Amino acid sequence: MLIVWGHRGSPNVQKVLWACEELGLHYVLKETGGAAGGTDTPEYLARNPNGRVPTLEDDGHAIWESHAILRYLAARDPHGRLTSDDLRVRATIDQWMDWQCAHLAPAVRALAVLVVKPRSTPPTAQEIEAARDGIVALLRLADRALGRRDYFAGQRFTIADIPLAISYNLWKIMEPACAQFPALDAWYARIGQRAAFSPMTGQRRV
Ligand SMILES: N[C@@H](CCC(=O)N[C@@H](CS)C(=O)NCC(=O)O)C(=O)O
Repeated sequence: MLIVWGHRGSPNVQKVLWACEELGLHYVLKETGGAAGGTDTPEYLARNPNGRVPTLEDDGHAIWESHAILRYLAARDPHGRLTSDDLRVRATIDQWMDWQCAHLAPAVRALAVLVVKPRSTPPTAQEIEAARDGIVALLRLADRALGRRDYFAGQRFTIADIPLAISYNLWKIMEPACAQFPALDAWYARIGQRAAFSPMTGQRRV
């Protein structure tokens, strides 16, 4: 049995739920973290010593770090639907997943901390502009790299697209009027057609 420990408001949990939905997996979401709390209990820390969400449990075996979970789910799928047998394609998948984790997600978080999270001292216009510029530079790179491909690792949707779409969705929420990225917007619209999951709501599509 598959158990996802986490909550739907977490972008990192959304990645895992999305992959489960893409693969048509039956899973149970155990509300943990966020308002539900519970990430600091000995039971949870035994599964995930990092005390964060998500954690995936597959028949009692726990895995944490959202990208490790995505790779596990993709590798576990007998049809390999979200990954590739081709070494180079797989390296491209890894490259974009690592890039999202190391560069894009921290940049998006830096802006979110300024404009979304309540603060005792309001951010200055310069702080917001610097954070926005940081994201724009990264998205420009991604837009160019995506170019005419349908998805980040080629013509097929893979686990590379999941973290990138989750970050792009957060960017769109914060900057709805920004229309500088034609390839990314076309890709994001393509992703919006997928049946399994909506990054916009963090839910399975109905
Ligand atoms: N690198 C970790 C980051 C995990 C993380 O920071 N998760 C956040 C939610 S996105 C968390 O646990 N926050 C505390 C909470 O939601 O209670 C991953 O990708 O899984």
